Amino acid sequence: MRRAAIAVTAGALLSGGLLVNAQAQETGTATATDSTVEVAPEVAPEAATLREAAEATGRFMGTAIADGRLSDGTYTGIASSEFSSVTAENVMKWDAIQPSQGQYNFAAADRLMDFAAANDQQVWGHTLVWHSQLPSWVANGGFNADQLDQVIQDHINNVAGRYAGEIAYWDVVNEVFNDDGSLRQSVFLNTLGEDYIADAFHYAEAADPSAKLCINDYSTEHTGAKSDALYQRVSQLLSEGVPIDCVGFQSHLILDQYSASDIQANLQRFADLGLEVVITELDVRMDMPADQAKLDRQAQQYRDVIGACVAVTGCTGVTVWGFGDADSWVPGTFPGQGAALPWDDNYQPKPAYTGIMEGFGAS
Ligand code: 9MR
Repeated sequence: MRRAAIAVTAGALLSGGLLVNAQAQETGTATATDSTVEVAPEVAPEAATLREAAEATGRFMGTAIADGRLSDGTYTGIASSEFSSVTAENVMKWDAIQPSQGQYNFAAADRLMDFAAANDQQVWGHTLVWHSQLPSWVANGGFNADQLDQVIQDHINNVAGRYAGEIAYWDVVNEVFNDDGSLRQSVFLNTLGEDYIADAFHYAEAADPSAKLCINDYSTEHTGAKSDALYQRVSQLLSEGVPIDCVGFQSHLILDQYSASDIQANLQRFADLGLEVVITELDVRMDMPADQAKLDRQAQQYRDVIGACVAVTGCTGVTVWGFGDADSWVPGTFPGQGAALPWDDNYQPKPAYTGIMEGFGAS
């Protein structure tokens, strides 16, 4: 990417740093004077794809992958060219990968690994310990603490161990908080107490020492009680020497309900702990039907949220939770809402696509 300093006539910048006229000229030697302002990082790189735009900022751009679409050429064409990171939307979850005790189904997860390798993409593993999509043999197995601890350790050993060295990040624990910041009741908390969180990180570290290990949750991207609880928990884990590398902020957002400055400040405080922060499941849902005005505001929201990540050095990437509206989880969970992703039902790019590009500072 071009990183030259540029001199620009004072007054030619919007507050967000965007150039609004063609006064800018490149120069390696510009200095600020009364009439010029030096804005070194604001040169918009030209990018043909989202992954190029992200890469120009040193970040990755990811998507969740729906296994059932991997035989669709339109889908795989976009997934391979536009994204540098892929997350298993469902196929690495406990119910998919170990549906009964000791029986592992790796076929779909292997498919994703192969897809990523063929397209020079990193893989984000999702997820090792989660109360949801948890098979009944775990949730209702009647295990005592020692037994359940062993069940978790076996699961992590077998899943993270199988892909050791090939997975960039693991969501080790997912959604362990309630919205008020208390720890969520689950078979894990109820049987093992809160130590199960730290233990899961230790087991993951042993199974795959090279993967970065993350805690992931929703409704934590803004400041608030849940984010505060996450911050305290992560601080405590770090002080105990737990091998945690990253915090995932899912960011399942609602149209018009966000504050980019608050998200940026929140990401920054976690980054200041020395952790990587990542937007892991971004989408922006709206009441249907969509219209041009809503799609334009959605584009702005994508742009602003990605801009918040780009403004934080420790924010190393953004993943959208699928890219085409046809595959989104939203309509099934929130009837009457949808259109949350940057491509439409027919895999045509929406204004949000340009919003993402602009969020990375690309033209
Ligand atoms: O997108 C996933 C959907 O296909 C599944 O049916 C659902 C089951 O809970 O999980 C969805 O993904 C979730 C992710 O794993 C964790 N964060 C929230 C996501 C949306 O529900």
